[in-house]
Amino acid sequence: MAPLRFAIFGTGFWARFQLAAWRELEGVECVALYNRTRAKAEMLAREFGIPRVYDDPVALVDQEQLDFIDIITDVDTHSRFVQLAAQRRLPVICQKPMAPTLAEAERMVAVCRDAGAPFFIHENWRWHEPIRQLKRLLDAGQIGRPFRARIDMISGFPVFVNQPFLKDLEQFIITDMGSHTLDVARSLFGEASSLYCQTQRIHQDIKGEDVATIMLRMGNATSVVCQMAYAGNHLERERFPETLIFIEGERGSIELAPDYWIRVTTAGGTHAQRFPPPRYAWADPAYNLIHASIVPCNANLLSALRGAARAETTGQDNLKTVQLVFGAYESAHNDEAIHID
Ligand code: 89Y
Repeated sequence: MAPLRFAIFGTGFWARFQLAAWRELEGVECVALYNRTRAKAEMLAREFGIPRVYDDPVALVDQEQLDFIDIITDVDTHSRFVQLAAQRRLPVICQKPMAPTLAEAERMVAVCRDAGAPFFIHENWRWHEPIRQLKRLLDAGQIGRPFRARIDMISGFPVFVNQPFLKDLEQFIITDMGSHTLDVARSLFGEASSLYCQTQRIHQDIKGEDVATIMLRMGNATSVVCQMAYAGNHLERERFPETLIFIEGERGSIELAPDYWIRVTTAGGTHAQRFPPPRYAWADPAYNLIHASIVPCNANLLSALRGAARAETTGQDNLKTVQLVFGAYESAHNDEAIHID
């Protein structure tokens, strides 16, 4: 089977890991890079042996024979590049968060749908190895109906060092991290019917909120609390980027504990097993859990591009996560619970 040819738009911090992860898969080949600052694209192209580089996105799509585009640019440019792909009916993958507003995300999904261009979101958190295993155990009914859960991503990791733009976001932790935790919540428990959120800013030198607490009613009447913080404070157990999860069910409980331990407790006692992510030489050790999850996420999207499987994170599906993200801001702003349609 001929490899699928793709271009990457955006050659910032995340692009080299995305590229390396694509290289773990058979049947796919990056043929061109676009970046506003050409020199940055040239550097990455040299490192990975990518044949062509552009600083004009239109020239790239006009001159290359592509099967899809993978967008890894700043969130403000996502819509422009997704539309460019849709005009050519090119399948397109876009990094989370999809868009800076819900209205823009809705327009992006509509434009692709109307053009008949498949549209996917690169949302990798639900592909973290231990979260995947937790979902398998939950779906197997080991603890019965889950009635309550806690999903925590609480860290003092200096996220602004590698991603300084995060400091300038007026809406920070819920767009950056809530996009992930709320998507994980949906993948575990189903759709939300209501939510209530409170936010805080602890760092004084950033524009947005760095602490958020979101309580949701989801799926089969499960109460879910998502707690997030990048407050820069000191924690005895710094586990970035691990997401810790505790689920109470009618017949037992499951915990995703530090260091990738999953502990299932039922009438028969507690069974504990460790599910670490695979180690990749190209991954930044501080981000290995996330970087390793790019591989199965890309594999799922590649199967969908080939028509061989259903993509979990289509644009249409991810709109529901985006709705929760902006619903959380609305709730925090008005200090009111909101209902989700
Ligand atoms: O940007 C974020 C992401 O998607 O994963 C972790 C991160 O790099 C910082 O929160």
